Amino acid sequence: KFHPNKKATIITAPFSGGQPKGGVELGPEYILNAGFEKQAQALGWETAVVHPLANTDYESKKTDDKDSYGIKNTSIVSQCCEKIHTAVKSALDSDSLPITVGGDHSIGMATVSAALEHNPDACVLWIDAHADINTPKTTDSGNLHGCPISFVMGIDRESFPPEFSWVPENLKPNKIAYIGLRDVDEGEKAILKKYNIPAFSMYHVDKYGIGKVVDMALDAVNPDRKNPIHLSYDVDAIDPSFVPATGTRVEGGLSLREGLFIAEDVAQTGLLASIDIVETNPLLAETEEHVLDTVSAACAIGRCALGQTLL
Ligand code: 6HN
Ligand code: MN
Ligand code: MN
Ligand code: MN
Repeated sequence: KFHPNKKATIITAPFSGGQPKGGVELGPEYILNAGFEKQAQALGWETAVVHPLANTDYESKKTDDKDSYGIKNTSIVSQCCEKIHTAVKSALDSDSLPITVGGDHSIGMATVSAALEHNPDACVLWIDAHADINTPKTTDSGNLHGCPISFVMGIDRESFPPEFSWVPENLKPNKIAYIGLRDVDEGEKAILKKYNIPAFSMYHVDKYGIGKVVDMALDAVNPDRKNPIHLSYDVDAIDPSFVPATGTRVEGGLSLREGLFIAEDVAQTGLLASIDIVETNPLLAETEEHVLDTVSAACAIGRCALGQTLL
């Protein structure tokens, strides 16, 4: 069992540079103001909160221009991610479970690579409507929140800018499984196929049910159920009717219960070693209720991952 002492470190990542929309940098503040730390404590966790991006000014340096590598905001994404990477590693080194709260999903390159540096046997569950495995070569948008996995896997590495040379390329294709996919770019589909990456789309959720899909995902990346799990949870995996305040909404997503079940079931394994909760953008809500729904769902994902059960 990982983290038997039930110590958790909430790592805030108030950063939006991996995508063009403003507001996702406010995610951590809203989630903390909703009482997430107290909720974790009520589940028996000893908590700390750290702000690795305090005293930085990345948001003001954000642009919408692609660089010569075809991507945007390379330098600030890299600097931000390096800080998050260090914070996740030091939480893990002190036997505390890192809960990185975003912010956009570009920080996945920081958290996943840190989880694997701490324990090379770790596997990743990536819960998302999107595959986030574009490379500077394949990306159309140039938004780095669509690319974190390729950096950690070293795919198309000849297309990487030097800023990302600090990123350990320590993720193997058979150690990550996706759940919730429904908006995957053509270049990404080719990568998933080429590297034979286990990927469960909404089609699979409908066909087999979420319980079987989580089993199949874990069978693919953690067949003996003995290795630590990094859970990277993009709230847009859940249907926009439940989670409207997020930057890249896609219809036809997980029900709220299916979404929470994934976190509950991972908690049941006793193997959860680190988690990300990303892409909550309170400024994209049309109503106050939309903000509340989205922030509540993000908190609920965290509580379920920390072992909250219905009975
Ligand atoms: N996310 N595949 C699209 C792109 O721009 O590369 C969307 C990426 C979304 C990323 O939601 O974390
Ligand atoms: Mn450890
Ligand atoms: Mn997404
Ligand atoms: Mn994502």
